[in-house]
Amino acid sequence: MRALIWDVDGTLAETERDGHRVAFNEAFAAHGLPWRWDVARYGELLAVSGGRQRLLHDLSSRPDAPRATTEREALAAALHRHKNRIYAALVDAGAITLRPGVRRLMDEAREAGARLAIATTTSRSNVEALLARALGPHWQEGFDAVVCAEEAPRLKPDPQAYRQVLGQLALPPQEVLAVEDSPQGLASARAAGIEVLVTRSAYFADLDASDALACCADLESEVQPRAALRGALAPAAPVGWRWLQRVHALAVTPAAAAAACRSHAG
Ligand code: XBP
Ligand code: MG
Repeated sequence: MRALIWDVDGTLAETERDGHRVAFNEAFAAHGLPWRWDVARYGELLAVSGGRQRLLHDLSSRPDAPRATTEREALAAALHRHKNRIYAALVDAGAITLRPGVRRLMDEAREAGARLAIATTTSRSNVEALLARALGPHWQEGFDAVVCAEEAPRLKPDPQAYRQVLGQLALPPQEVLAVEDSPQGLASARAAGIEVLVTRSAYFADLDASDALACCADLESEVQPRAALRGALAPAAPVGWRWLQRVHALAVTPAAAAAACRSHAG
């Protein structure tokens, strides 16, 4: 395993509930619109990837939204741009911090010689705002590939973002691990042939992680391998690079997993 590919929203930080949702509501207010998304409604809307696409989906069922498609699209684009400016200001003011263990696992992976990358369906400006605040102005130097919605417009669950990252890293899918929180993200990485560590986020606490390599509540909590590997490797806490390497090796070489299961049983 030679690289860790990070999702952004929900995985690096709880950006959806406390960032994007709040910023959308402020953008609605600034445009004199009465629309507001409460926590539950925004959770439903997360079934649609991409902030602008999410907004367009919501507008399609609002009787007070413009009827003409071109007008609706222009409004969604303007609101989305405004939302991203408000989001960046919120992040800059310290409203959103990295989730537990994110920084530590990034450092551990780097120290072990692994490479880091980002594969996200969020806009680049949002990634820039979050990581500049959390990791400093030169954060990009620590990442060998950063693919955002602008480069990969076929949003998750499409595998486009992950495939582009693999291309930029020049690595096969068997040599990387993705860190994800959402069903769309999990499906996107799996469709690119990549194993996934699921770190549960507020909106996807009940995600079916049976297709993931391993799953945890957050990176400082206990991590469990997927059911088929539980006989071969015990859970661990917190989520460490070495443990991830072991479980990943078991998954990509099934013969090793079978042998480990036999030795555990014996
Ligand atoms: C999650 C998304 C994004 C964000 C909002 O991306 O679907 O659309 O909700 O960002 P990921 P934008 O989990 O892949 O990081 O408004 O810029 O789309
Ligand atoms: Mg996510």
